[in-house]
Amino acid sequence: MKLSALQLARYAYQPKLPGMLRGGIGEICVKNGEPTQSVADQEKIAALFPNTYGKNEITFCKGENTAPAKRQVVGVILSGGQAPGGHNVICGLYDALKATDQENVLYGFKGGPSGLIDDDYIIFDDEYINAYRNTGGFDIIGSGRTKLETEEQFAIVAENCKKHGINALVIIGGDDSNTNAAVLAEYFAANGSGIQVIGCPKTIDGDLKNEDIECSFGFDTATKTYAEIVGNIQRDANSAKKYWHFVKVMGRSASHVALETALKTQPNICLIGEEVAAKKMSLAAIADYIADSVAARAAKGWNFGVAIIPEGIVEFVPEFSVLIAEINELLAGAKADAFNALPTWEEKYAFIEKGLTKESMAVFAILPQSIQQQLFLERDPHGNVQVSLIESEKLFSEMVKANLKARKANGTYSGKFSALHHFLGYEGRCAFPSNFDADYCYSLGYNAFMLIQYGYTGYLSKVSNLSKPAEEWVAGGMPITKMMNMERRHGADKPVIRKALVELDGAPFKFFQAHRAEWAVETCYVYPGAIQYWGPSEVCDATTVTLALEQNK
Ligand code: FBP
Repeated sequence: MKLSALQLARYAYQPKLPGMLRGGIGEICVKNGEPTQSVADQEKIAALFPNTYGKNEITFCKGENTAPAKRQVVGVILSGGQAPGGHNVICGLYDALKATDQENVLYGFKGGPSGLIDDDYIIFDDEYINAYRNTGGFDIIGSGRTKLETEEQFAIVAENCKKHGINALVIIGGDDSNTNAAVLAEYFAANGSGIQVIGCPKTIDGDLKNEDIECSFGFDTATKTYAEIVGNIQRDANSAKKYWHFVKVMGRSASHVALETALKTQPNICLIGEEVAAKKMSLAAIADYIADSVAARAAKGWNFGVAIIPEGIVEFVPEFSVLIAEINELLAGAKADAFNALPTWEEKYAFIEKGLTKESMAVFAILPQSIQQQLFLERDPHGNVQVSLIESEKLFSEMVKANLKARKANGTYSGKFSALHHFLGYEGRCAFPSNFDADYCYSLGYNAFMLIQYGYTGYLSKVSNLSKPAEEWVAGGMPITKMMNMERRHGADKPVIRKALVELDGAPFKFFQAHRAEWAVETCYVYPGAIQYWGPSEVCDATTVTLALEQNK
């Protein structure tokens, strides 16, 4: 395989660990914190997790390592969408495991959770690991979205672990995967299998965070990548002065990615799904809001601009989310096969017309045909519409165009509107991790091994104080059950990690809110440029604006 000069140079990068994890495994001890309670529904969660609920938060500190000497055989999986830094979690885990005892073994199960069921694995060695240090991607062992949630699956996993002598599993995933990690930990504990489970918080979406987990890994690099591209597009827009760019950015549900990208680049418009839902904004109201900016800028002779659209927005627009819920119902179970078997769009349209309520049909009817068809594409394994496949950037630009046409007719607008579309998602998920993500991920993996060594299970690897230099980061562990509440999922109440949406009274949104009126009309673009790996610390080590604002730095 031919390697780029950057890849070769990144191999030599030594990720920074929190100060308390430096200086050798023999000098890491545990400080016990307070017992924990789930964020809500304490009684129900306690009853569902009798063996793993209520455990103490723990922090590592400098001191004599008192963990019992034991050969460790650990398995690891990557779960869900790619996020920059995943390889470094595995590298950190491997290095801590080998630094403790060269006889320790790390299994990597391939293709995500299904690898644990199919017993499809590799055993890591130095040569294999070294080829992935500080690189983007999940290709080291692959990932997948198979859900690990039934007792039958757990029994197979236990059997496969027993076969290899595996005493601990590390699950690198988002909120759903770590919810499943907690359930698996409870199952293993209840069945006396002796297998520990530790989670690591991953997702570019940034929605696995709470008072304990300051951010999920990958969010930093992905948003830096999107901000670089948005900045470049803004500079092009400001140079050519003839296009409005509609840029959809990933984020399946929450709008953290859109907000962070906007905070870094100061575009004319950035929609925030959570605000749209709170204000119950209709599609027409959103189009009107964007058109106001287009018209105000046109009045200054600026027929160009940039609008950021979060991919999850469609489910936050009230009439649209009702429409999606009705479509999900319409396609439930075998009905999807009947629908897919219809040979023409006309026949499918008639089927839809019969199945939707009058109100939802009215919404459906005004959508461009391409969007109508995208709403009927295959669901993800959780039964959700795949929002990344809906071209909401085109939906909104079409609606703005219609709105401007009406303004032209009544003489309130006389500009030109020419729209271009972009979707930034996959471009950012496998970028070379920024120094922050390289350091954070390596620390999460290293720390996960410390949790294993000290015998913890059902914990999430926790590294905090992240807006400070790595030396001052704090490493420890938090019981996953602490982050859980009961939610209605597929018609049943389930214990799940609470997903973090953008908080409208939080500092990042408030900062955006205070400035967006000016950004909408003026040209205040910021051009962040590409991620830098070497140079002054403020250029190459700083993390997100979101975290800086949240931590008031
Ligand atoms: P995770 O929550 O698994 O990290 O994935 C998030 C995400 O990147 C979303 O932003 C996006 O909607 C989705 O994955 C795309 O999924 P897929 O990779 O299956 O196309």
